[in-house]
Amino acid sequence: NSGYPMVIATWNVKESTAEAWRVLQEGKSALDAIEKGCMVEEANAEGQSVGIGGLPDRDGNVTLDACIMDSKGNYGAVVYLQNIMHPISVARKVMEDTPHVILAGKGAEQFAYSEGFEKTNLLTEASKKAWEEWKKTSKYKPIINIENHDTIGMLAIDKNGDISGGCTTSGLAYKMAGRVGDSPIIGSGLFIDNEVGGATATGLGEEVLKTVGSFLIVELMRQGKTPQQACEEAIGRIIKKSPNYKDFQVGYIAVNKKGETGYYAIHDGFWATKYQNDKNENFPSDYYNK
Ligand code: SD4
Repeated sequence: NSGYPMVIATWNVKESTAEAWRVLQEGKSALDAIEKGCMVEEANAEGQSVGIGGLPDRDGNVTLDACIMDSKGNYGAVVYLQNIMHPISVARKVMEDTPHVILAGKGAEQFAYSEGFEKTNLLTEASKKAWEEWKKTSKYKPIINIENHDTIGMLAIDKNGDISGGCTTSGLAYKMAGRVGDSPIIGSGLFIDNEVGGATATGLGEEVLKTVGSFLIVELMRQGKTPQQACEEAIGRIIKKSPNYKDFQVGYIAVNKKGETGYYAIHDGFWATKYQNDKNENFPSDYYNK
């Protein structure tokens, strides 16, 4: 299974990959496909780990992280962004319209308004209820595969063979105020090298950050590993360094220049979506802890 145009994403996000595929079929760039595809999940209020409907931090604030990277090696990100429905689009604006690569918090929000984005209340009734329920015990323990089921990391190759990627999330539910995860950090939650391929991550961001997982996967592919082998080695790196790996989940997906793909996680329950050769499929990833 190889070839392009193609798109893959973390979790069960067939509607997002379908939108990205539609954009690719119009002959548009992988970058356009990534932005449009990620926007679908950001706008889905039912998804409790991306965009509107995302579970809040422990103070009840929904704070979003996102980044985007194109085939020329350009990158843009927003961290700790509030009140904006489409952080992936703001990240793209940071990349294209500013001299910077990351904007945080209030500055990112002000920049979004200056670019015409509207202020939106991102805390839905369902997420507010869940938070109020959580406050009764206030126990902070990320739950494997549950609270994080739809943070979206997406990689696409367009008809010219050019690769782009994006990653967008509300981060971990009930995180400390100010916490930023791996998703918007270049090399950790996402990395693209158009000569080699791309990789993106989901799960406990702290562990992805400590091993710079996505950059590691791309470098392993540069050395000749398949995307599958590279994802497995990056998970192996976390297993080796974190004796408590049984308590958290990390999942990686990767693609190389030929459109060959790889998927690997620590635990069962990580799924991915692929749209390639006219087929939009969702399937379980292989995993380490059997
Ligand atoms: C984070 N990696 O903020 C993100 C969360 C995530 O699926 O991926 N959830 O740590």
